[in-house]
Amino acid sequence: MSAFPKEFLWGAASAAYQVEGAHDADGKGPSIWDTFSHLPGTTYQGTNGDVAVDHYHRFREDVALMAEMGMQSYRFSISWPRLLPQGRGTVNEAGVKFYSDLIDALLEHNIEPMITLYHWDLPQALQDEGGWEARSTAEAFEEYARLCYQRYGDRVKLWSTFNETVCFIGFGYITGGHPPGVQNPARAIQACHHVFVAHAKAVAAFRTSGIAGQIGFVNVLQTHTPLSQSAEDLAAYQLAEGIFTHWLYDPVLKGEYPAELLAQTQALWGVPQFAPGDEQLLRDNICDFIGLNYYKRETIAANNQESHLTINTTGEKGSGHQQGNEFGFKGLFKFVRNPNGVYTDWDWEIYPQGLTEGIMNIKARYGDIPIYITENGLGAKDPIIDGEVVDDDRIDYLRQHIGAIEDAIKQGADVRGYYPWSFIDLLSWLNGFQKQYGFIYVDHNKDLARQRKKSFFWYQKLIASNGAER
Ligand code: BGP
Repeated sequence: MSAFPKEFLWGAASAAYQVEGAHDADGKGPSIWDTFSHLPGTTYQGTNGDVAVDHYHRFREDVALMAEMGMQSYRFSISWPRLLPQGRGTVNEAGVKFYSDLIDALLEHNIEPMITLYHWDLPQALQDEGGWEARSTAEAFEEYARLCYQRYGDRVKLWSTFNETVCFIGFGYITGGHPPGVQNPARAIQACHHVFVAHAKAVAAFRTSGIAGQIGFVNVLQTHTPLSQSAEDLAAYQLAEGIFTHWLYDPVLKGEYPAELLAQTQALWGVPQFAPGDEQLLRDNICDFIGLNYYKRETIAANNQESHLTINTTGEKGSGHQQGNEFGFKGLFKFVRNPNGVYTDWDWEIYPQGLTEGIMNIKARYGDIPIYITENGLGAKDPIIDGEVVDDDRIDYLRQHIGAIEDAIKQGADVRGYYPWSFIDLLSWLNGFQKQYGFIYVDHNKDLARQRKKSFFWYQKLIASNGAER
């Protein structure tokens, strides 16, 4: 017997740009990722989602594999420019049909769809009008959300608006590693505010849509630990918590920004600027649930120097978080390597207890909010032995993190589902296809043939026993 309730959903996750391919098929418009990934030097060896793993053409085969594994729910995202090539206005019916067919295929196999409306692939047409820095993008998002509710709301109960603001705003507007490649914190804060406005508008529209379901928001669960107990490191740690957790969770779970930080950013940069009614809009449209994506813990130290981000995109251990050049914000804090930590080949600390701690911190701050673990997984170059993909490290990683979720449930957290990243090996935004996460291997030298990994059979048993057999 495990502590998982019997209605707990065992799933897996993906995102449109990372699996679908068919980047210009059947009337789809370009997204900012289509544009960005074609610029020289932006992604690992120029990899892009033009074909990805061609899920667009192979979704029936993929859904059959999900069913065989026993998946009870599938978290996927909708490509906004596939439905609305210009971001608003004319609807691309072929795009609408793709997701409609996918949803039907899932339901035929008793797999509950969980839709993410925005997993970073903004229509390029809207970027050309200012992207998230323009308030009109929030209005276009509401139109897009309504379209999705109309077309899929009769069959889909679980919805989330955005995936990981910290990534698409942080990388998009602070470090510049994602589109639109801006490096300006004040612009980041205003863009982020428009995302909260877009979210609140979409939640309001959901509540009047009559859909018998729930709508939430998906955030990175960034568990922090101070490097030392010195007053400086502790202050840096508090600040990191404030920015990476409270700033990003409070507006969707409490309907307001953390007051002290808000006052500071407005004094420093004059942002975020509110339009009349924004405060009320946020207050009135708190989420039904929160989705947590947990991969790693971050160690935080005080920081008095300029630094820039060096991401490990090769899987060569030690090429990220280089000593003396750790990423951070001068005068605030920096991310450092934990001297006692266990790291993946991409320099992500493996720390399963951080998932229990993070869930309990969310419960402590936001009360009894329903929680889904919407991503969690190990990125690795999987060994192939005698033709079999033997991903024992992934099995260990997932086993430990499932244990951490069970601990949180025992401590009273309302965790309702688990979606490992990812169902299938897919395109990593900046790491190409070499960083594998899936239960299913895709052979890029053999017409993208699918192959079940060792973890596929492991997860199959685990699901069949509701988490007991692991
Ligand atoms: C999350 C994203 C996913 C996925 C995952 C793994 O931040 O929501 O889309 O990519 O991280 O990240 P990476 O591919 O960089 O290893």
